[in-house]
Amino acid sequence: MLADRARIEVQAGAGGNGSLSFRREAHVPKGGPDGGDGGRGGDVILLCDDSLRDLLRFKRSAHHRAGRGGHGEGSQRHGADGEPLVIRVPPGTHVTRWDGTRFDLVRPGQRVVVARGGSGGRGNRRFATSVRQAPRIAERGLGGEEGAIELQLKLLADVGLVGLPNAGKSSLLARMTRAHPKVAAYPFTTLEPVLGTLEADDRQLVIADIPGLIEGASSGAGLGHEFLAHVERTRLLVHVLELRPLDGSDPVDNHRVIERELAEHDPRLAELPRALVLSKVDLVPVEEAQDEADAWRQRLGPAVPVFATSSATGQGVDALKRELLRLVPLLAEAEVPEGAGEDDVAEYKVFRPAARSAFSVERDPGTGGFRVVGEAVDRLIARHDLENEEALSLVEQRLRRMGVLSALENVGFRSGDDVEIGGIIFELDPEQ
Ligand SMILES: Nc1nc2c(ncn2[C@@H]2O[C@H](COP(=O)(O)OP(=O)(O)OP(=O)(O)O)[C@@H](O)[C@H]2O)c(=O)[nH]1
Ligand SMILES: [Mg+2]
Repeated sequence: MLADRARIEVQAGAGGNGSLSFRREAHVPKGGPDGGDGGRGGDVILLCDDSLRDLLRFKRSAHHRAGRGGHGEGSQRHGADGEPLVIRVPPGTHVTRWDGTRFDLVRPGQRVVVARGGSGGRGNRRFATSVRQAPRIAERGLGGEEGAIELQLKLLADVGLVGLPNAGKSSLLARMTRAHPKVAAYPFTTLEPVLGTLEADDRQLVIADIPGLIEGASSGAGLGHEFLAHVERTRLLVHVLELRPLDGSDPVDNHRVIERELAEHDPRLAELPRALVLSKVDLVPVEEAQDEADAWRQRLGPAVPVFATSSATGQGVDALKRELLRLVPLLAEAEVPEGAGEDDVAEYKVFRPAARSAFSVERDPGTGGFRVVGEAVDRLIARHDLENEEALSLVEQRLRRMGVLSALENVGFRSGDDVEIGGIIFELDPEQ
């Protein structure tokens, strides 16, 4: 089974804690603060690796953790940064992070940080000022980002073969390339995509044969819908259509069914350049076949080249190969180069949630309790050991400066009320 989807948990390293330490020297009774900073936690990085072909190894390893930062120590020793974790994925991997951010890893060597390590805490030396010469305060390191990410592999083929089951797609792939897909006289023979390579002196084209599509494929019917994603990035779709269907169905209807399913799966598929292959032409008298092909040319217009082929006799197959080898490089050139100029960094795709405001103040209508939520205040709380008087007063000072206290007052907070911040209950005095 082609492993083309995986869900993994990633966890970046936490930052190391800052150190609370004072210099000790034989002749100095109480030396100055010399606690070093904690190291940064390691990032979790995805790296596009050309030697990989599927996501199989992620079936077994679901948790991926980068190293944590070392703690700071006395004598101004800083903690070491945590080891980053590099996870290798095959070209064509599409990544969706827990917060909806998406990345595409297409070119070998591209990398993206999917989870950032937490920053290290500052040691007490950094809190020394002219008025506070012996700060008994050091920050804690922050946790690294963590969450689930979805990996989806989309094959990187230049040409996709699409059509109804039994249309002759796999036979055509076998005839054009050295691939050996299973061929049989019943529908749904092909169960997962098969790639073949069309070779010319100076170029190669990768052709993907995907399982047959049926009516409703775009909404989940049959097998093909799972694999439609694989043809999203092709440059050309070759629609394979039985010239005279063995089951007596109408080729014009058959053609419409497939085109509709492609468009419904993704409007971009409807826009992709097309070629039409009328298959099994050996089963039809030569003149009739020619008339049919002309009728299709009329119907589809000059933008869609039409071929009549037989995988049994080889008729028309060379002409098709030549045209694919000529046409696809032209289509590739016409495309805007993707991510030009930033070769190794995967680009942000689609959307990034807007930055949240620093905090918001809530009042529980039931209990009347107050609560402050927001990333910035959570970080502030996580940074400090609130058992420590000095750290506590610093936190209060910062909350005041951020405007948290006045915001609380605006919603009815009075001296002596409790307020929950970052999961901890505080007693704050706004009048102070
Ligand atoms: N006479 C004749 N039979 C063909 C030709 N191409 C395919 N067939 C037959 O048509 C049947 C279906 O061929 P496949 O290549 O398996 O069709 P497919 O489109 O890959 O089918 P699915 O994988 O089920 O979607 C087989 O019995 C083939 O031998 C052809 O050019 N001439
Ligand atoms: Mg097939």
